[in-house]
Amino acid sequence: MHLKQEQQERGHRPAKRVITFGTFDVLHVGHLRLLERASQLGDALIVGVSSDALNYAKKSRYPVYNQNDRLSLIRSMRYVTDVFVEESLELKRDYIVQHAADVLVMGDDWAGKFDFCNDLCEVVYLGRTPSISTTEIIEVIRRA
Ligand code: C2G
Repeated sequence: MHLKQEQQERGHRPAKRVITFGTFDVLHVGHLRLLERASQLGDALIVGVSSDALNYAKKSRYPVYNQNDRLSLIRSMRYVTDVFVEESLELKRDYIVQHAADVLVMGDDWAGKFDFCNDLCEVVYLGRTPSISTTEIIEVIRRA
């Protein structure tokens, strides 16, 4: 008998696994709140941190913090169970399967973009924290 089935038959609810993705460059409170709320949707939160190469491909610039530092920062947060490197946007479905995710969470700047995964898991978009972004922080520092 599978563990999940056995747990269900014994009245145990299987651990609900939540997955989310992001660059999390120049970590700020918007990132923190997203991860806190995502963690509240399940028992374990797995975070795919976009690689430096993926960022370059998406935005034509490298993040301010390199991927090892971004992974270390996210791994250290108490809401986060585990982290991995997100190498490609095209691999969402593979990552969901590999990490046995029950819920995919993204900020609502991505609303609708990941609905193609809703046969694999629940897809939830959370509202972004207003008035803060990595781009704005970089601008403020530039002007200082
Ligand atoms: N976020 C938020 N509030 C903000 C800023 C960001 O809730 N003020 C959320 C975003 O919606 C996202 C997460 O924090 O869910 C990480 O944000 P980014 O680092 O900007 O992520 P992004 O570069 O969009 O990468 O596969 C998807 C990509 O890897 C997402």
